[in-house]
Amino acid sequence: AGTSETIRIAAICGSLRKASFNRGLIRSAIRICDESIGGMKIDFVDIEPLPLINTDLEGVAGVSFPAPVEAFRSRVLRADGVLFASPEYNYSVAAPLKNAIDWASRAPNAWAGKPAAIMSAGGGFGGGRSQYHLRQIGVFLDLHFVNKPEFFLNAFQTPPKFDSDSNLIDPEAKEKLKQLLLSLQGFVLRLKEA
Ligand code: FMN
Repeated sequence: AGTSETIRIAAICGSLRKASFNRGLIRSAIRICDESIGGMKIDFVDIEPLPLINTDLEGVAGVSFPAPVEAFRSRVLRADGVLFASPEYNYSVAAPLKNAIDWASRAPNAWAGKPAAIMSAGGGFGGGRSQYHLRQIGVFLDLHFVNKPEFFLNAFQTPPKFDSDSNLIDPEAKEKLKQLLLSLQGFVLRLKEA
């Protein structure tokens, strides 16, 4: 009885580099979720294998996709919600993330109706400008973003927010991240009830 089913969240990182701070945010989110939030599991979904968007790679009727695209789309479809972690590139959404979003938007749009949360680590504004572009993209895709708390983190501060392995070490940021995850969990549950 009740809400016994575990919510599954697909975590997507817009940065492909090994030492990515945004990837570090996802590792931290997974740990926080496992250690101090019940009923929710975060799965990292790698977008690195995706080819650049090119509709010539689609099947004749536009219903089949290259294998890595098919795999990515089905992981998005299966997820109860999405957690985006992405740097800002030139004031906007990082190209690898936009590429992944575009692939999964091809009909049938895998993002439709999904609750989602955004976090970002970057320069002075912590990637904030890219978050508003991502929210705008989500309008057309019918993604439903949680509004608060907003999570932007300047990754280049002293004392450092990340250790030398790009793991988040700042207690205040970890607490904020936990609040974001709780907000996403609450939103997913509310949408499920509706
Ligand atoms: N940081 C910003 O805050 N705003 C930007 O507009 C911005 N543009 C960038 C453009 C490019 C092409 C690259 C490679 C980096 C840019 N940066 C910008 C710096 C990134 O925020 C920084 O490299 C960050 O560490 C990337 O995230 P990651 O550690 O997850 O890879």
